Amino acid sequence: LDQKGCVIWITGLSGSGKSTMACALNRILHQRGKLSYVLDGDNIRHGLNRDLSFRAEDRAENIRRVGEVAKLFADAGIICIASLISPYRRDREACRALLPPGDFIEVFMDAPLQVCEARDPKGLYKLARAGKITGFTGIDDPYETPLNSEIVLRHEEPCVSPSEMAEKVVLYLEEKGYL
Ligand code: GGZ
Repeated sequence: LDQKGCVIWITGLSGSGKSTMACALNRILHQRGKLSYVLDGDNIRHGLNRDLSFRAEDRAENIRRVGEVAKLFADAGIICIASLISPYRRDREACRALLPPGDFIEVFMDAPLQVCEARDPKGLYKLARAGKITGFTGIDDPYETPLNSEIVLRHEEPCVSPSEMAEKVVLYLEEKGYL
């Protein structure tokens, strides 16, 4: 395997486009014959992390476990794409610290709450506004904006497509010698 593993950690609000971008990136990497794998918060919470809630301590544990698993993938030479809200800076930094310098690449999906809430693909913001879900990130739970992300993908008008966003990540990986 002539491939160096790394972790691409995608953070952002619910509805910011993390999963869609992760999927687009994964597809591009596969087309190029690269080994990659997506760990998606929403999916992982149905299996490995089904015991965890959305309380701060449980979010921290969710992120810690995914960080450890992502590190194993990177050790195996796989490009691991982790897509989680990961709202707390210290939890993200703890994952970064698990990897050799450079191998943890943070991608911030920088879309305003207003845009994410308007998309509301699963109707969760609506439920959160109605008080039917409590502790929802961006509504009554914090999201700590990243300060030093390697890549910031800003929401723009007209919309940048998920695959165009993924191409920016691909360029970065090429520049840094991961591709
Ligand atoms: C945030 C929540 C919540 C609360 C359910 N807060 O957009 P989705 O629906 O499909 O993905 C979100 C997912 C977030 O899981 P993560 O593991 O990424 O979160 S964290 O990193 O903070 O641990 C959302 C849904 O779960 N969801 N309740 N209260 N998102």
